[in-house]
Amino acid sequence: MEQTFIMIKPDGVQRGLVGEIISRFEKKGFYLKAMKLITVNKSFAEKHYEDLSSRPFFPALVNYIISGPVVAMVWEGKNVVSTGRKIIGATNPADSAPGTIRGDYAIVMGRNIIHGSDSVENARKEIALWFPEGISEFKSSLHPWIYE
Ligand code: DAT
Ligand code: MG
Repeated sequence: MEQTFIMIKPDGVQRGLVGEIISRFEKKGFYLKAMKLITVNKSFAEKHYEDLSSRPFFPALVNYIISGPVVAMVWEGKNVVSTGRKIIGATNPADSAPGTIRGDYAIVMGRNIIHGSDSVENARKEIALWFPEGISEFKSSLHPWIYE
């Protein structure tokens, strides 16, 4: 089944939104497969956002991500990459619909609370970067109540 990498950024952790965010993914029916609270260094943050390295906001983005602990997670489910992006909302919170995480809890792009992989291929890369130790296997007993 599909997996995605979701990260609650330092502002989401500091503002006490970890439980709320996890709850939204849980209630949807996605399975939490891995999770850790971790403070990353500059080179790690640069690697995570390497596709954006030429953009003018890159240094500020890296400084933001390393400014405190983040919650790194792997979530699993049918279409979890694209549905996860819908739960998160548009990149700029000014454009994120109410009901999305960014639409409900953020105001500016540089403090937009949460990251979610944008493709299955990038999810695979990001999961490998953030969880080099691997992900433990378990089968959720909820399965027949979420899928037919
Ligand atoms: P997303 O996080 O929605 O996948 P992205 O991958 O394009 O968006 O960019 C990563 C982060 O960089 C984004 O969450 C906020 C920041 N960012 C993106 N575009 C920006 C811009 N034009 N100005 C300032 N920050 C920006
Ligand atoms: Mg992105």
